[in-house]
Amino acid sequence: AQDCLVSNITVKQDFDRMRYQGTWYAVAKKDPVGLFLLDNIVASFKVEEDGTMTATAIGRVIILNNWEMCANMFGTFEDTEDPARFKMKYWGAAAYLQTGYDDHWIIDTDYDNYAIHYSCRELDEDGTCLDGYSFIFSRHPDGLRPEDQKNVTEKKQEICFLGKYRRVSHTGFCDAA
Ligand code: FEN
Repeated sequence: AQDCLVSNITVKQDFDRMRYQGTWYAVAKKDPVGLFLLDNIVASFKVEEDGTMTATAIGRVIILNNWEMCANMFGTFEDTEDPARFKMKYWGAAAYLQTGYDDHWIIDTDYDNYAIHYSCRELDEDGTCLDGYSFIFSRHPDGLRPEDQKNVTEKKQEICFLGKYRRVSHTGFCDAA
């Protein structure tokens, strides 16, 4: 999908939500327009007894008056025809946090080390993504393994977000929660 058309982006084949469960540390992110999580972002995925995938995420935010908080976010995933493409309803534990309904695609993962997530919120007239966000997740809080980095870079390019990521620092700010 070097043409950057969202409709040409490929996702993980035969995505296995059971193996995806558990803790994922965000090591890099491409931000959307507007409010988002700043850093110290940790997500945890679960498959409920009825098979539905759910997740929680925590991350640092700065609210009005420069107040630092840890945002507790919740997501429930609606299945689509493609096992790696979901619609995610999300909301925050606190009322000041935004709610939303986003695409949630798993571009690639080996389940044990890395995952590449993608969400396009708004398509441009030409079929490319006008506003979207993406997370690079690792099972390891200290980052990606060197052997996964080349693949992750290739995938960043395929989703046309290469060069738009920022490293997500983990300082322990949200660890108490
Ligand atoms: C994801 C995977 C695991 C589950 C969830 C995920 C997505 C989280 C999102 C978070 C959005 C946060 C917002 C924060 C906010 C993909 C990790 C759920 C999409 C929108 C502020 C900041 C400042 C302020 C008010 C609110 O609302 N932040 O004054």
